[in-house]
Amino acid sequence: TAETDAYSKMSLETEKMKESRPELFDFHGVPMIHYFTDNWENIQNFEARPDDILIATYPKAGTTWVSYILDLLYFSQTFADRQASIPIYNRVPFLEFEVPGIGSGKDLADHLPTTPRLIKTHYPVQFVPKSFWEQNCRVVYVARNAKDNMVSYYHFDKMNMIQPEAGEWSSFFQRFMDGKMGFGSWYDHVNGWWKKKQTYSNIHYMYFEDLAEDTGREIDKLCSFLGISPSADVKDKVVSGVQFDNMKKNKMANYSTIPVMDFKISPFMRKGKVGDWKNHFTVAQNQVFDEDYRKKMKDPTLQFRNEI
Ligand code: PPS
Repeated sequence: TAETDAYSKMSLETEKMKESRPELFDFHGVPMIHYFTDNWENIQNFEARPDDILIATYPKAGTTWVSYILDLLYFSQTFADRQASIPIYNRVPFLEFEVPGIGSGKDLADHLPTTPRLIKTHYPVQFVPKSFWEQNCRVVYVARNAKDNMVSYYHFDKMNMIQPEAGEWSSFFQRFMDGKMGFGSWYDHVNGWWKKKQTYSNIHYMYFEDLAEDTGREIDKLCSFLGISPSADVKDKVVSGVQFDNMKKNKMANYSTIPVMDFKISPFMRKGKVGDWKNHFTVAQNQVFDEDYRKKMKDPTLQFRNEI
């Protein structure tokens, strides 16, 4: 049947992926892998609509968490069956994702049946298709402190066959500080989006650490940005549905249905904590990191918390 054919094609593709990890290359000045640039022309011509909501993040900063919050806020009441049957990566298309046998984020976004469309991107701000700005779309940017972000990215590169090899922790640590990561430097990403906020007011810039500290409070802020007022009942359900343990066991939110991730190496929902970097950084690494960080992060208005 067509379904079996599609399945064997997918297994073949994923087998190939396991054998050859993609390499980073310079793309308009940013290290990228080809899966996120292959569809570049089409993505640049993406036609955003005024009510689209773009969820923008550096990888591993809390994308899935915020995506699921928005999805539940908008659709948990009206489209109840989607909760049991549609994985988060199909509800919230990853715009630049273009992987043979697995999917195309742009096609998925073009065919989304629900409004508003929630669209995910990891692009640095200068790569975002211009129609999002022209249409004055709302953008939710989620940022996470560099140390935890680095640790999470390390485990992700180890377990995800379509990511570059993570290598040893010490070399990953150095590469992160050097900005030699997929989607480029964390420092450039968080600063680039922060600067954009100064000229484009429809950006809600939020932090993983704040969400971890008080999810309800952050959902209130999100709702006020989005101009929605969910009932107390809906809000309670969202707060509980997006708790780490609930998302970890939720097959529609935990990425367990995607073939390219090896959960034996590390689950997608790994720890979900602020401060796990302390279990990875040596004292010496921490000193080197802090010194380098001070040189790179000059803007006093952009502050992160490494612990809460
Ligand atoms: S991706 O691949 O870029 O989309 O990954 P992303 O979703 O941005 O980041 C994954 C990390 O977010 C953690 N996470 C959560 N933490 C707390 N609560 C909830 N609900 C939650 N959902 C996802 C996830 O565990 C990854 O972080 P680490 O530190 O690796 O555990």
